[in-house]
Amino acid sequence: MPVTDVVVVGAGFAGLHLLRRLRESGLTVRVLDEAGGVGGTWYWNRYPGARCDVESLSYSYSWSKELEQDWNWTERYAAQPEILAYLEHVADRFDLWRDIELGVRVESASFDETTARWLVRTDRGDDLTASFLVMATGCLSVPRIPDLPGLDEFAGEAHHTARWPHEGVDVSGRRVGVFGTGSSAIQAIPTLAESAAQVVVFQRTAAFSVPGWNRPLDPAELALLKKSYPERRAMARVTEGGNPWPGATRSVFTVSAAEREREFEDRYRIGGFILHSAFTDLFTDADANELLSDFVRDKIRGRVEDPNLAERLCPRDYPLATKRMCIDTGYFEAFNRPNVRLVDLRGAAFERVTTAGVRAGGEEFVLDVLVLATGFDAMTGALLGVDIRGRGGRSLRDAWAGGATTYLGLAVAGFPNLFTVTGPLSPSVLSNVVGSIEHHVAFIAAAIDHMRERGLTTIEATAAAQERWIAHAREVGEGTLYPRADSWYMGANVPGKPRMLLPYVGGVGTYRKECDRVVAAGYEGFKLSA
Ligand code: NA7
Repeated sequence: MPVTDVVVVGAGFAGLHLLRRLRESGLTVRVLDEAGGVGGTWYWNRYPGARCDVESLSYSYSWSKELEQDWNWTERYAAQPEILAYLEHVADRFDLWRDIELGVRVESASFDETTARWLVRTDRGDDLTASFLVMATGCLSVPRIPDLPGLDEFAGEAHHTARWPHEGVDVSGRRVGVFGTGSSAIQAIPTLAESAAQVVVFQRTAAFSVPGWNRPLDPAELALLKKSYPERRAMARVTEGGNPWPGATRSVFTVSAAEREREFEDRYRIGGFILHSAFTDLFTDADANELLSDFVRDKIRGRVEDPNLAERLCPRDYPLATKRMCIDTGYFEAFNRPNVRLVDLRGAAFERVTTAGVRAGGEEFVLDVLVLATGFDAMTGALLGVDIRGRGGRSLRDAWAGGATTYLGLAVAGFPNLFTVTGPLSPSVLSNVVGSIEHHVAFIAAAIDHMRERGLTTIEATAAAQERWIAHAREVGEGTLYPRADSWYMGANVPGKPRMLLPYVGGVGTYRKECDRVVAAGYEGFKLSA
């Protein structure tokens, strides 16, 4: 049976970086991934228009100055093929391929208390043993196919955005239906509309979306931006969202209406998430949030020609950004095209998928292609997709039956030598996730180095430390507006999933400080033993 120091599950941003970093510590590492290539989410999400909503200069590794300088991002927000090419380049450049096994699904992993090793089993029936198991499985990697009556009977093609065929789908001259109006749909719809005969958007909940003002980066601008990498990265490590801009310092209620509008407008013009960093209370005070929500609704009205249609595209059911705000290129403008139609499922209730298309509100929409942009079993789906068993054979599924429990989003009591990269109750999806991945990789590698230097064999979160962390994360979350939305942050998009705020909302800077404190105190809250 192959024996290795570390098994890493997942070959995306986290898995590739782990492999490189842990090798530096002299460890043997096997990276396993179900996909046919590296790239994680960027391997799978090949739908038309797929693009990162974080700027390229931030959504990239900071650990190689040479890589930073050599790689030339061509757009402000990179499209999926470019990010995938970047990750493939990283695998080439750092000689990673030889320790990566693709097309292999990890089915189970169990901790053997007598040898203090993990036994990892794959769908190929081969076993591996490792001292450490690191789940680098991503926060948004298990697609959620909704239970739409009749879906199996549909005679056309149906594809989830995160399982888009590699050869692409030619929609030219065809009738396309889209379920969902989250980030994936918002990117796909304008692109689909360019060539499809018709795009019918089935909207259940309208989305807050603002322009990213994406554009090509010309060589002179890119050269200047590359010089700013050290400052950008340094700032991103201390700010709340892990972004390269300063956090808010004042309440929205301390400024005049004119100043507030100017601040919103300036940030809207810059584009992206900088908008909701405008004031300190946008995520904690419903009235403050409503001021920004109103501002964005007005922008939507300015982008959609038909005032009635604009109203139906304006979100009203949840505070802005308590469902992830979308960053778009021409989303609302797409509805001004004659070939794009909105079907508001609130008014025209979904009935069923038929052989020919979709029935809603008493009308049948005849379709050739159905796009399911219906999201993911976020943050816990991939972890629970593997039958992980810790002390006493207890399964993670059992341990998390009432909701995810972690210490710092990195470890789980009862599961020694298991680490979760950007796990539940860490900032993860509420930050620039590449920065959070790098932070977790550094933490994990340093912890393993620390153990090896001292001849220690196991590291495990204590139940008491985990309880304290969960209570703290819950308290911070309850002080915000996040729990008011039925979002995937709350697990609310998956029937039966325990409702809890999955990411830690205390901010990247605060979180990093706490992790540093834990390490400085000799891995406080972890039990280390020989
Ligand atoms: P999201 O943000 O979870 O969006 C999924 C969308 O699909 C959302 O609009 C849902 O409406 C809709 N949905 C889900 N099930 C149904 C059914 N049964 N009927 C109609 N509509 C449905 O996923 P994305 O892939 O867009 O984005 C995920 C993240 O990836 C994003 O935040 C970025 O971080 C990248 P609902 O709001 O639940 O009413």
